[in-house]
Amino acid sequence: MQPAISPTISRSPVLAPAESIPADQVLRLALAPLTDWVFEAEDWGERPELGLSVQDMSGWGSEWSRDRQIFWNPQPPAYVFKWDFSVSAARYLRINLTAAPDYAPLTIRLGCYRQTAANYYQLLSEHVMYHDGYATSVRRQSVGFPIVVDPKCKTADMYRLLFVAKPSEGRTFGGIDNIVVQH
Ligand SMILES: [Ca+2]
Repeated sequence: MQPAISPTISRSPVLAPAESIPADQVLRLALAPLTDWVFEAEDWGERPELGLSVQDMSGWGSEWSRDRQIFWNPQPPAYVFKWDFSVSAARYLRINLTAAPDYAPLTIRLGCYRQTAANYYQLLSEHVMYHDGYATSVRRQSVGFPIVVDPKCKTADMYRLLFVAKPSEGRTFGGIDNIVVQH
């Protein structure tokens, strides 16, 4: 049995209110792609123990969703935080991040888990993404992973993202705008 995972900052996706659908639009709706599941990183809120704070990005352009990101000041000794979430029918994961002259390189590990019992999860597979973090000016960048190529990951009950920073002289921060799962 794998050790229990405590999803310290998990949040359930916010469900949109149900809408009534006119009869003549039902077929068209069935053929339409599902809406992307979007989690705004700023909804993690202020978490000083993790170095997370909410930052207004409207001074740097209009690329950031809701004009806000999580500004991350990675905390020693590990310079890491984790986020657990579950979402069904995942095909592609995209993480929209910020790059800037003083932002550190990030390694982002995606773990795909199967639930084996109440509060017990088994790691099925893991994939690693890399974000250099550096840009000459503040800008938005994306990293992604095609979940659909890994059957174990595609049918996972839970996903874990580990954000690991590698701070160096003059490059110590990070920024996360949102996390998008395409169905
Ligand atoms: Ca945002």
